[in-house]
Amino acid sequence: MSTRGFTGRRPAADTAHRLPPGQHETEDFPVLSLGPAPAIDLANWRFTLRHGAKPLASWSWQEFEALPRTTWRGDIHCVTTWSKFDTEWEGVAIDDLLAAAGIAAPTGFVLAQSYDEYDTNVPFADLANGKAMIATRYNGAPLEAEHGGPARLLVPHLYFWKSAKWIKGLKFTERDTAGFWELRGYHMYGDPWREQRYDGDE
Ligand SMILES: Nc1nc2c(c(=O)[nH]1)N[C@H]1C(S)=C(S)[C@@H](COP(=O)(O)O)O[C@H]1N2
Ligand SMILES: [Mo]
Repeated sequence: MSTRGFTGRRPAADTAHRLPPGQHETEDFPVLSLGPAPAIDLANWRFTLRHGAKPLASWSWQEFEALPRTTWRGDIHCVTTWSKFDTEWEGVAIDDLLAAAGIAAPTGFVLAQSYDEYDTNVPFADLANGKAMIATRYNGAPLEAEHGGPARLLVPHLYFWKSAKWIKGLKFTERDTAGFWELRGYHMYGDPWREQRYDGDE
């Protein structure tokens, strides 16, 4: 569906300032996954916060759905050079998760862990103060399995590989610990505006 109205292609001047270096706009929503979407039964789904191996708090799907909801609208940027404008997400802000658990972040680093064994690291500061959520809805509908449904991490200010699909939990770690792609040459932080694609990019 187009939101363009009758003007056709958006003038470059309108979008240029929204495109990080080396990116181009796409209207599609490409799917990038290591493998097929894992089969996740909502009756067995859980989301767990851990400090190392120790569980801090855990929610069933029903419990998770009862948490305060947040919406966010904005642009996402994939390291493969596509950016998508005005995406709309709904879910639970990481701030609200910690509040519901009655805890403060025990360390400054997080490893987001997924049902397909994917993981990715994010500093806690990049998840706090409204910067990230566990998203369960996209553009007004339940998040499709290929895009990470029933729930994915959304950290839109970092390259999209940081937004772990099929998320099962956040693990607080003592140190910044490389995840799947970071172990294979991707940047530890991944700021699109500083074009931090690969290990060694400043
Ligand atoms: N669990 C999991 N999360 C993942 C991935 C994956 O393979 N497994 N791929 C990552 C990569 S490399 C990208 S670019 C985005 C793609 O999200 P999309 O398929 O919704 O566009 O998801 C990220 N999150
Ligand atoms: Mo990616």
